[in-house]
Amino acid sequence: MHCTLLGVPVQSGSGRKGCNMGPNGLRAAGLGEALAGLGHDVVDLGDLEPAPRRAVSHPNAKLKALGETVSWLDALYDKAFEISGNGLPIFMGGDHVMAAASVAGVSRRAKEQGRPLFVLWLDAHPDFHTLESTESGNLHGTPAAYFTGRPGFGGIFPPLDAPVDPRNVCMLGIRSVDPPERAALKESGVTVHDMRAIDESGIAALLSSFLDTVAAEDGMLHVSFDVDFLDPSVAPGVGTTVPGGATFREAHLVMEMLHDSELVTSLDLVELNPFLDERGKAAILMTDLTASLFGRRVMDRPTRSYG
Ligand code: Z70
Ligand code: MN
Ligand code: MN
Ligand code: MN
Repeated sequence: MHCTLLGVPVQSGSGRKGCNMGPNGLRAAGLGEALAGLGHDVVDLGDLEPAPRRAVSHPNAKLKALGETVSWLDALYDKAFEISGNGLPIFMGGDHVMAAASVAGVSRRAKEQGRPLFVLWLDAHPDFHTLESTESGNLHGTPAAYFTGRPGFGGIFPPLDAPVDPRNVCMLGIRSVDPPERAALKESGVTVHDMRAIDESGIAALLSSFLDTVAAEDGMLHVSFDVDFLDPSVAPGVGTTVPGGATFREAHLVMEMLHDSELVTSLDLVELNPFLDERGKAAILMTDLTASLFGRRVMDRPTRSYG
């Protein structure tokens, strides 16, 4: 596999500082070396730089750092489309607002290839706010609303060439949802498996049913992995810690199943904040989880086929 690492050190969407060190945290934890050690061909493109600032404004006065954030999205939208044409891009965040542009860019690529794009959203939060509905004003709470084509982003976020069908989005690990997000999700067609669903059904059953659908429709699959999907006890290096997250083994199982599925075509690793981490714990776990996604395993076992 040809893997392209791209750092996207945006932190303006998160309302606090430190996420801009995320790409270097993953590099220090040995992400590139881990993938190369598994036999992959790895290129690190270094860090993206934001595009020139556009004049943007919105009536919601709570929105934080709109112009700065949009300049990152403008740059990443074009770059994500470009690099998704050659191998598997790994977008190293940066805060989760960057998924607005990484997903929009790979979605444009999928459309060009005539294949549907599916998104697996691993997160404590659905990030399903519009620019109107956000209460905190932190734009990392908005990317999933944007790339599924919810209204109100026009002229502000990059023009969306290929909205993702909300029915192709599966969210796993959800446990912190604001009231406007809950109402909008209910109408949307997005599949939301909250932590209770994981407790009741087991994470493997929920994930394999989604992977079956992706395979049956010959989809491309983008995985957007927010560090806070994980329980803060195993991944402290994140701005928003929400108790009751995925365990170490649940997360590895997700990655191992994704590897076996051979369906993943792009990946975000977001919200790592090395300033808040404990001796690299979250950075190392995110690296090890990515290694599981790219084929690291303890024992050989027959590959389960999907579709
Ligand atoms: C809340 C908001 C959020 C990530 C926190 C939290 C959003 N719903 N997203 N951490 N990744 O502020 O809108
Ligand atoms: Mn552009
Ligand atoms: Mn998120
Ligand atoms: Mn989150």
